[in-house]
Amino acid sequence: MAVTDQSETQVVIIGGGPSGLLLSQLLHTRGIDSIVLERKTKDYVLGRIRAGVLERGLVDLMHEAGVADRMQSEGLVHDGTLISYGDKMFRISFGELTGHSVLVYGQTEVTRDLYAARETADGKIVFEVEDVTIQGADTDAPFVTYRTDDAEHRVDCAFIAGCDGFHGVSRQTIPSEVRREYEKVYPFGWLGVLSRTPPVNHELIYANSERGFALCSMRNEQLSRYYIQCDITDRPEDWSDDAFWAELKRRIPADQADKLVTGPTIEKSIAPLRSFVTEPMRWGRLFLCGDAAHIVPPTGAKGLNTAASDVHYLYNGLRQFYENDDPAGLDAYSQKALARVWKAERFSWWFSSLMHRYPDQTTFDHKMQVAELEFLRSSRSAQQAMAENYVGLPY
Ligand code: RFL
Ligand code: PHB
Repeated sequence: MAVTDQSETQVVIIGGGPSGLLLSQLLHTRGIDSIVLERKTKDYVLGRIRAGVLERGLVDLMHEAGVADRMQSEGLVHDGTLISYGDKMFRISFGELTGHSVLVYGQTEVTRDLYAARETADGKIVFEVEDVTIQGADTDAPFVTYRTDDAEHRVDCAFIAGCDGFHGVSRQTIPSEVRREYEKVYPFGWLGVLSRTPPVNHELIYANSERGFALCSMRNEQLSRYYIQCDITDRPEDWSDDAFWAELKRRIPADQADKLVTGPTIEKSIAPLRSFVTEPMRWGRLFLCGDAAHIVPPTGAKGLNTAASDVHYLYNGLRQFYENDDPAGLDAYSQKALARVWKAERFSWWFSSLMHRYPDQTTFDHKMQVAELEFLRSSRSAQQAMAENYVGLPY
């Protein structure tokens, strides 16, 4: 099909997930024009149940983007978290150790608020695009082509933000001789359920048990989110609701299991666990953001938050470019974003290694986990390091 529609914008944003929408909304507040290209429908994007814990940096960005009202009134401030192993449980107090807290507010709600703001501002988002192709990213005249039902489109631009997640096209556009990739795949998955029941506890519980990891989380006072470590080959339909609740109860401390309220699950899915980083995060006029450039295992809730720090660096780089004619922020983007990404990777890898059962784990390896958990329970400085990472390292 020949190009039937041609347009122009300052920044083409590929991907209408949280990274792409947040970037687009922040740029809008500075009068920088963008267009967002999303492969799926809005309902599909909003149907994905993912992250639930927001660091201060992301909360601040939501304020800066002018989309913080609902988050402010409905988000739950969490000042600490619980860690259990065997029959022991201890609390890490974020407030006391760092002076900061985190906010429990689902990624779905963040995304919903961002869509609403883009719509109010008449921001351009094109859904159900196909065959998005980035052209000339290493030249001064890049453009993006894509297809919709009725036409072939071309958008000329100054910059491209690749916010299209792990399976997107942006990362693949960077030539393989330039791109370096680092990966660790974990030998288990997380089975997650959402249930319209009150959370078992008002703070999250991360549990290391003989039977594998479990996490008790929530979305609000009436909506719980629970996870258990499962085999990588399991399918959600292999797990009845009863089997899920029974297994969760075996993995958390008895007093918590006794007060767990169970009920029908309204979503059940299995996510693989992976650590992944691509370098560099910039190629010419293409900038990668969020899951397009890196993945963390969800232990510690760093995925969405690391995407947000990328958006912060890119947004400020673009502002500096357009407001002061200064490319310094854009030139430093990859190095600055990666410096923080690697620290989040380390924390997520460490916390995952501490909390899960590994198929090839020896009794010695298990003793090491217990010794580290004992140390974390008794050492203020170890707790401080954990809390500092959990609430989010500074941008
Ligand atoms: P997203 O959310 O994947 O959004 C990318 C968007 O790009 C679209 N897309 C394309 N659009 C146009 N053309 C193409 N060729 C395209 N290819 C893809 C996709 O449809 C999508 O809408 O990436 P973004 O915006 O960088 O946001 C990152 C976060 O979503 C991610 O880090 C977290 O959700 C990770 N994550 C979790 N993080 C946490 O902090 N806590 C969690 O509990 C948690 N659970 C999860 C997760 C990620 C999961 N994935 C990726 C399978 C659970 C799952 C299942
Ligand atoms: C969640 O609520 O989905 C959640 C919370 C904390 C994590 C991972 C997921 O570490």
